[in-house]
Amino acid sequence: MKKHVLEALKNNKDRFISGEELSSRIGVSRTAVWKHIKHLKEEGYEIESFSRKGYCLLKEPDTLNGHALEIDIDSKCIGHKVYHFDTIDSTNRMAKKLASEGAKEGTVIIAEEQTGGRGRRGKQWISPKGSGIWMSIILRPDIELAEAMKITQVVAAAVATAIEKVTKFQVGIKWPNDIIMDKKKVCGILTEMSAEVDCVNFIIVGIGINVNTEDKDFPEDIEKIATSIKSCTSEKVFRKDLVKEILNEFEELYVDFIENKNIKKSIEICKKYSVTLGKEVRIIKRGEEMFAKAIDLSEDGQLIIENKSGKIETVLSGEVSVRGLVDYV
Ligand code: BTX
Repeated sequence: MKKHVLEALKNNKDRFISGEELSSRIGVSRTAVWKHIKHLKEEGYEIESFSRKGYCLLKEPDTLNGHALEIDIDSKCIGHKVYHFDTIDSTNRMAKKLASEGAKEGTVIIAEEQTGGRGRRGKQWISPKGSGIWMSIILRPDIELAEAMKITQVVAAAVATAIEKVTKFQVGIKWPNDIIMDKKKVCGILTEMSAEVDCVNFIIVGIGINVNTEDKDFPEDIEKIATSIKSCTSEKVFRKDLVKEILNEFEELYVDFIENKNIKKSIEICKKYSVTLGKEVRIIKRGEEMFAKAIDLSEDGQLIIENKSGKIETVLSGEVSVRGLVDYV
């Protein structure tokens, strides 16, 4: 019901809407309307109220409130259902739990803070309260296992495009799963899945973005390699706008990938934004270190490298760690 009250207020932002109108529209008592308005105010919504005129929404808080996101998201499937947590250990862990219990494709899990945010291979992902986007998306594509890992490239393409659209600041993609701004990591992507030998049960796409995070929020060792959108642009970003843009961009590229079996557009975007191509990279493959030049991305998003003896090889995401020789990227 609170969602319906909020929806009515958002749809009538330029006028007062009376308690009576709200109660008849939504089908609850005026006391119930008043209680929902009180809760919304407690959540940070600025709502003006006058006894004769009713209620008028003046300003929304920068929270990632699930109801507000569901109302605002225009994508058809991705984000149709949003679970919002004030604090959680890991949105990927929760997404896996919900997916095993039957949550539908497109369900989004988002949190203000993660106490056990995870990166690849058990690494930690710092996720301070209220400053970033820590979210996971449940996907149930009908694809083969080999295809599933390509999703990371689709996500990277969507997130890079969305960040650049919203901030107008140049972004880069460090293959395969980092988004870079000003030569530092602003976003990481973690793709996990549950699969049988020949089919995928579900995929969880985890996206962590430092949006309004301050340098002091990062531990010292991470501060050297991490940045936030606000640190780069000097402007605070309304996180909900960015979430909306990411989900829209992702839905378009994902549908193309799954329904049209076409990952071309995503790979073109990944190439356009790539900060890896043309660089000398250090690759750690099954514990062994090698140096090579990153020369291209294959049609399905694998990194093509030329090793020191001139041999051309492709490397799969997931089996390697890539580090530039200069700087972090
Ligand atoms: P990754 O393994 O590529 O990167 C992890 C590494 O990045 C860490 O070892 C650390 O050096 C650095 N790091 C940690 N926190 C941050 C940060 N906030 N900003 C920049 N660098 C950092 C990348 O893994 C994938 C991260 C996915 C995070 C999302 S958040 C929502 C979802 N839930 C969850 O538990 N993980 C994903």
